Amino acid sequence: MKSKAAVAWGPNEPLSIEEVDVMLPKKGEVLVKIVASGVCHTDAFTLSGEDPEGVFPAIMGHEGGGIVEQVGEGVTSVEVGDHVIPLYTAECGVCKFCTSGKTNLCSAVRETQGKGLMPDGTTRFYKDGEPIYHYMGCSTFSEYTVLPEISLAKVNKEAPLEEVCLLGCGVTTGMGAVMNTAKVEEGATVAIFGLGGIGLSAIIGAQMAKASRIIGIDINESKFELAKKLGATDCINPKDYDKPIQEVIVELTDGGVDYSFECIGNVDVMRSALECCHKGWGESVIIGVAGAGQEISTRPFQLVTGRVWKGSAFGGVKGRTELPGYVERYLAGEIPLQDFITHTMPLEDINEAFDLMEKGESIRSVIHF
Ligand code: NAD
Ligand code: AHE
Ligand code: ZN
Repeated sequence: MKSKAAVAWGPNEPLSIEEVDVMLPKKGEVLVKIVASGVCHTDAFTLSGEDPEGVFPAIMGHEGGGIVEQVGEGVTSVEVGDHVIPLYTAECGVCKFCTSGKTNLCSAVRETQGKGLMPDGTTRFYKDGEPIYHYMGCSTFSEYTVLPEISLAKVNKEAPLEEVCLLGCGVTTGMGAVMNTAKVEEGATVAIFGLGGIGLSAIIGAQMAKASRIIGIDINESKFELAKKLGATDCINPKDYDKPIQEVIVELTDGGVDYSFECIGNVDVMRSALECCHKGWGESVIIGVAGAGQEISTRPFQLVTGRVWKGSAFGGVKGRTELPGYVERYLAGEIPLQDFITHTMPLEDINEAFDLMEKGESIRSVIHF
């Protein structure tokens, strides 16, 4: 079938609106009509050419909400008309990872997904007979997309897809990193580096966990107002100090925070985030994604003396079993998704969403189809 899509033909090129051909779903696959999609910094990261897994031409987007249009042979967990959120972290329920009880990282489709392909090693998108790659198993910048059944979370139809699409990545990632990965407890002190969609969601998680102090750090002070509204107790700009920000935070918190979160993708800030943690027990969680070839460093003594370095993907959330619950919490008024949507636009204006993000003027732009 025909579909309008934003195609990334190559790194650093603006997305191009095209009419592409979408193949119908094969066994175990589902055709989804996308209603809305957020634009996450990871989309910009891959478009920049810095992502080792970035392949072109591709249809990007991984923060979507849609409606099941058609199901392939053998699909039983969703039916036509169901509202779904595409998952870049699938949940097969039977692989070594899914059954470990230790991680949300399912291995069932991850290898082909990383190559921009469906599990059978082929693509469902074509332009003039030439294949176009999938992105993060989702490709939500297309009116129609095809996903494996195990990469879809079925959610309550009462929830507006124009808002809950943000639970497909950013908001779930930040909240989950705090609640599942770090397991922040009541009274804990928290530092959150980077106050974009991810960092602001981590603030929501920290507020829900009843953290006693939530320190937001950003070099763009326009982010501070919303950070405070969501629960930040302090907002600081590293540029206001003539010493490393980790020293500032250690002084502010009588020895360091209990938990820190890096929500930027900057390896120098990752070091600051670790080193602002309290000796003996402080834990730092890396959420930000850094470019090809970059590495983190610190003195091993930082770890010898009890600080812990961790990472978190999709907030440690198992999409098919847990995401429907996030949607219910949103419907119950617990997750203010509307605060994140600073801009909405049709697919034709998607490049503006990338520009706004690069200029630091948006939290989330949501594309409507
Ligand atoms: P964003 O661009 O909306 O926000 C980033 C924020 O960091 C901005 O407010 C910016 O001003 C701030 N910042 C930049 N450099 C800084 C510095 N040196 N010090 C302090 N603040 C600085 O991005 P986002 O959508 O919130 O994503 C944040 C990161 O999280 C990206 O790297 C993205 O790829 C990654 N991410 C990871 C996961 C995951 O599952 N691990 C999921 C989603 C996004
Ligand atoms: N492809 C990159 C890594 C990108 C990455 O770390 N992605 C995060 C999600 S970012 C969402 O906005 C993630 O979940 N990673 C776990 C996974 O399985 O991809 C690279 O470095 O190759
Ligand atoms: Zn994302």
